[in-house]
Amino acid sequence: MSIVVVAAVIVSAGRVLAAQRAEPPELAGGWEFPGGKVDPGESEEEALLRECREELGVEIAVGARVGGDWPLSPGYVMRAWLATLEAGEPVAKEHLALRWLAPEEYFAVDWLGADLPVMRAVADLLAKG
Ligand code: 9L3
Ligand code: MG
Repeated sequence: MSIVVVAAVIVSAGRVLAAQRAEPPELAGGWEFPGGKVDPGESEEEALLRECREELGVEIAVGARVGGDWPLSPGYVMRAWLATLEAGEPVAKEHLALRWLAPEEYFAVDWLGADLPVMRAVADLLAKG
């Protein structure tokens, strides 16, 4: 059984939130969708809500799933959901920086290898409306 990492694709006014990782050194500087590992006993949705509180200081509402299991390092899979902001404005509590990407900027950041295909799927989903 793989460890599940959840990721939130937060969309607001047609922009998508990207977060720049601070660690570990081999990932630092790369951009990702906020999220992290599901804790034992926690549901995936609970983990998404917790990670967005911890990393961004916001409350989110979880929407549609984006794709299926996205490959990560061996022993891990990533699952992603669209989300909207319920309360608060995101602050980079654990990341180096945050960016709200407009459609023409979706691929302007250096996405982590795992997150780039998710961004492609999100671009397709949002283009369909
Ligand atoms: N990861 C990759 N893309 C993402 C997220 C949230 C996580 N969008 C990778 C980075 C780490 C692992 O998953 O190797 C666990 O993430 P975290 O708990 O360190 O955020
Ligand atoms: Mg994280």
